[in-house]
Amino acid sequence: MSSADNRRNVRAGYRNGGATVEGLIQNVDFSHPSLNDSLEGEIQAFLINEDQLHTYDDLTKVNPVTPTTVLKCLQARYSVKVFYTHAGCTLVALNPFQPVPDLYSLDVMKEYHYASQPQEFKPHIFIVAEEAYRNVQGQLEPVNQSLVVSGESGAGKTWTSRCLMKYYATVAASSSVMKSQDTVERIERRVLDSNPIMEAFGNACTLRNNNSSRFGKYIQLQLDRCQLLVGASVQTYLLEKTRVTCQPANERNFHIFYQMMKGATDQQRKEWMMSQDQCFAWLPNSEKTVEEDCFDETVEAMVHLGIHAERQQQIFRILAGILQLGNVSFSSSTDESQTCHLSEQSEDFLQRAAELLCVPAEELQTCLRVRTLKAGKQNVLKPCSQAECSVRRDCLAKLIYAQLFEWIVTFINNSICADKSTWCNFIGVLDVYGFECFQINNLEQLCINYANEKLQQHFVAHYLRAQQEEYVSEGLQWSFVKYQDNQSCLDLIEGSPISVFSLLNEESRLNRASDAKMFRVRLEKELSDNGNISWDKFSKVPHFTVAHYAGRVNYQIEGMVEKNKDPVPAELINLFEKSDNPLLQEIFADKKTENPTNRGLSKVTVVSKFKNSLENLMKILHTTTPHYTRCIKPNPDCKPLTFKKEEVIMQLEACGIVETIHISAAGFPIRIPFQSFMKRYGLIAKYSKLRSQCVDLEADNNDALQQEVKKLLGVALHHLSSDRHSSLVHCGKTKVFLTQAMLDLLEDQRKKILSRCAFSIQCCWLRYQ
Ligand code: AD9
Ligand code: MG
Repeated sequence: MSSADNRRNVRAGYRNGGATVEGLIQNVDFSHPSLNDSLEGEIQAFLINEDQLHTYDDLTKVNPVTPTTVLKCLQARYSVKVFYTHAGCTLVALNPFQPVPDLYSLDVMKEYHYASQPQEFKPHIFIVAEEAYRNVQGQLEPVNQSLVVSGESGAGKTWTSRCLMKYYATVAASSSVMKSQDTVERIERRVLDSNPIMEAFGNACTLRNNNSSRFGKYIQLQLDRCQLLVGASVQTYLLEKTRVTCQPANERNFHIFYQMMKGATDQQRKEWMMSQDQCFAWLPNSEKTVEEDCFDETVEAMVHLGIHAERQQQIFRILAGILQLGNVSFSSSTDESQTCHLSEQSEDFLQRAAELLCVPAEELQTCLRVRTLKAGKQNVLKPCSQAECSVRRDCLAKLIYAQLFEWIVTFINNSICADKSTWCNFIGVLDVYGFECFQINNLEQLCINYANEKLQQHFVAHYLRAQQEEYVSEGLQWSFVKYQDNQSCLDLIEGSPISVFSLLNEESRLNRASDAKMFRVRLEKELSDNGNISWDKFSKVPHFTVAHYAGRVNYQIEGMVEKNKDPVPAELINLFEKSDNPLLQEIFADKKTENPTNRGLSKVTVVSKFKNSLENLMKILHTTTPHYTRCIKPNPDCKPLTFKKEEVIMQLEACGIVETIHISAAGFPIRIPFQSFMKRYGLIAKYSKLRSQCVDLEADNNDALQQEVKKLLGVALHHLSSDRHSSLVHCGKTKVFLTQAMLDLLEDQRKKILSRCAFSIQCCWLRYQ
């Protein structure tokens, strides 16, 4: 027998009979010289059996649970193309970066949907989907469900959300839908069609993801009494509207612009004044082809949702107008008046922009170049500088785009939302931007990371609650748990009376000239006691650093107050509400109601609006049963089947998986059903000197098992000759709850016994040679 065979047999002994000495020694040649060296190693290796790592469906079963073992397990699974793994109450989804059609086929959906115990199947997003679907009915009363999908950019959140929606559009549709793959229709079809439209207008190609969502969304799938999908509603969060006018290097604008450029017919090109060879300043990297540049699909989805041809025309003319506006530039005048003019060729672009946006060209030009100030009852006209003109142009484009996006979301909601009387429960799918930490971070990242802090807090609270409930149901006496929550960081960002947000809002309202400087001074003065914020006083670029649960992020102060004010010149609103484009009229009338002061400064700042919408979201989440899916991007280059350890571990830390493990470690992370416990550790009593306490390994009912487990624990603790260890273990009603320390101690005892047995067997064997 080779030493490899022999080792394999030892391992097989563990696996097959596993817990008993008999199982261990089955087929093992104890005389083999390799054994004495290897046995020790093999026993250790049982805890992290590298060969078997890919078989662990749940990361909490990996022993010991450490970032390294969790990482090894995920890597082993990824290498054999297993992309889903449970992590306790969370599902970890590794992005394959290549199509895996067999994994999501109609047949697979059916398998999970019709299974009596889907959780016994291989981990899959459909388990989460199905569990939520079954939970909706609830045992006592129906409970709404939320599927929270998180992860960094490109990790697969939107993909997963689409997959979930497809699942419900299939299993919760009328029975005919289950019969054939392409008959997802009516409301199910419309709900699915909302995706390509929202992605066309809200997604863009970035360095991290060719189809990066530049907004957050929570979609509620509405179910009737029979659990059929009867409608849906979408709530969106913080569209990154700055992208319309300013695209980071090597990134692109929103897909819809490129879709128009590539997909328009000759006739449409003429109507939208965009010739094939036209260059637009706001459309960089047009040559890059991404899968999402699919104009026909967007238009088809618009048709299905009821956006009629005339409306579509209005939408596309507005978008074409924005592009023309982007080519308008200004030059300073050399005379004393300091006014600035349109630069060469810009006359044409402005003319076209005005025509497409259906406003008089001269008025548009005046609005961009001249500010109207109120001095008492008089209006005073003040020419803008070159920089101010550009800011006003950008402001207009961003405003139009953001309002248009909002209009589209409202339209989608009107088209897919069911009448309240027809639905009674919902399953919500949350796809929000993951934690962001770039070279330069500003207000957008602060809001995004704040949202992630909120979700992390919800996750920790929920996870601990779930754990607590299990302890209670198992009858455990426990005083638990001191865990590191992120409340102090949230207090820093949003707390009252003084926080980053409150100071930012105050500065925005005061509207002082040197607001960035004042904001910095006040942050330092008023928040210096808070341990979550710090400054590098010697840095040339004013910034502050926040210690988030997922890492430290430097936020640039310059521009933050202005972004928070998000000012909209009143002249522009007045001009566009008179536009001959009925859609522009509509969306600007809405803006006017939102901004009745007519001073161009909205009372609602960006952070207060975002905080409110997030608080509403949290309220909804708190009333639902949440299910967490953590998407992981296995490599930064979006390469198929490539697993980079450093990338993954950073994400595990950032999305709180490691944190979750730490939280479990504070309690009793290891729960072993009585039977398995007896199987593995029964030998401690069997081979103990305390024969009188020898346990009955064959006990067959739960009460008897519980008694035997208690006896066994008594023996084990006696061996440790210490009562202090009793706090490391609890005997529940069906399981034994252990800390990692206790597990190590039990393993140690077991190992000693096994070594003794091995030695005795070896002696016997030698004697009989
Ligand atoms: V962002 O924060 O919006 O920038 P997401 O949403 O996390 O990001 P997305 O879902 O867009 O990432 O996934 C990125 C790409 O990964 C997709 O376009 C797919 O090409 C690829 N992907 C993600 N999940 C899967 C999958 N389960 N199977 C195959 C996948 N490909
Ligand atoms: Mg996305």
